Amino acid sequence: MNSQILELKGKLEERLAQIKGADDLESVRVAFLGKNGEITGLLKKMGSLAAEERKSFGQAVNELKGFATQRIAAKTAELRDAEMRRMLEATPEFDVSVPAEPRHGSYHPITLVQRQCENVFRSMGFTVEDYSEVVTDYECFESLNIPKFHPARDMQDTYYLENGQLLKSQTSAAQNAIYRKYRDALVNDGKPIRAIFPGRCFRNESTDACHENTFFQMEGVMVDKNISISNLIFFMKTMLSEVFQKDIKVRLRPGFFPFVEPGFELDISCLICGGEGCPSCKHSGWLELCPCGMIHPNVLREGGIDPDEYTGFAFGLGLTRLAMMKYGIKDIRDLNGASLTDLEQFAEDK
Ligand code: FA5
Repeated sequence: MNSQILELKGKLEERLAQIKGADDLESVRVAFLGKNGEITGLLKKMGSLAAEERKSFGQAVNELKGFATQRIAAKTAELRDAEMRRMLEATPEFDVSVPAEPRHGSYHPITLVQRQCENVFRSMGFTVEDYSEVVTDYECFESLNIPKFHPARDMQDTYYLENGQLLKSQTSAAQNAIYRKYRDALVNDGKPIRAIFPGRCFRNESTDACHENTFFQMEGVMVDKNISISNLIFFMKTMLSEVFQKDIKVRLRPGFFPFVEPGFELDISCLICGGEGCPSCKHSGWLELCPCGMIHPNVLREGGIDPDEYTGFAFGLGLTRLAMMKYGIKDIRDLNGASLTDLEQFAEDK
């Protein structure tokens, strides 16, 4: 019996010495310790032995089993270390401090509210459009009834490229392209234009708890025959009640934007302070969220649409401020900060 055990020990060492990778090692483990392996086979034999032989044989086989388990574990560690060394040599920038378990990311709160808004508007027949962050002066201002040197430009100073293009200060910059894209379907097939276009905006301005120099807006337009302010108010109300899932206090007041007439400011009662006044709402109790209005005839005309036949509304929702209100984030700058601990809190709300 002892010779059989010694022979198996030798065989195991021989096999281990030839191992090249994890697959080889696994086949050695199966061959010796698996259900039908050699050591398991010896243990199964015990039943047929005489009682006086069984004890010493059992002890010897169990020692062999322990020895094999240990040798295989040592070989596993050896292979793992060799693999780690190989990776380190191949990629010197390999970061050994990264946790073995990958950390899954989460959706940013702005992405979450953007998707909620997109779903609401999609369900009402709107298309979701994508638009460039770098635009021309014509797209961002002139096509929107804001000629050069118009005082409305002062409100939206932005960042200019050397070639004269600029980082868009408002998602309204996509309006002209959207009208041109869909006007044939409107005029020839009677299909109303219904589109939203979320996007990042940039402004050269000082930051505070409710102002960032980089923030998101979501523009929406609808153009057809007989579109009126009632349609605009219906869509605004639907969007807000779907996103907040509760009644919120809203106020509509006159607002001036050269590309709408009449124009409105739509404010919501600050959900951080409950309307009492705090830094998040500039101590007014109200937050400017979604200016809107009826599209100015000059803007429709510039988009190739006859304003005597068609009317429409447009709105420019402040998505970043919406995320603040929805998730109770007091300072808008936290949304651009890279603190995963802060941002991950909203992960379950997909
Ligand atoms: C505009 O940008 C217009 N284009 C909106 C519009 C579209 C009016 C269509 C009429 C028709 P305003 O500058 O007010 O308007 O910005 C719109 C919203 O974007 C604000 O109500 C606010 O919610 C958000 N916003 C504006 N500036 C900032 C900023 N610096 N930081 C964070 N959010 C901002």
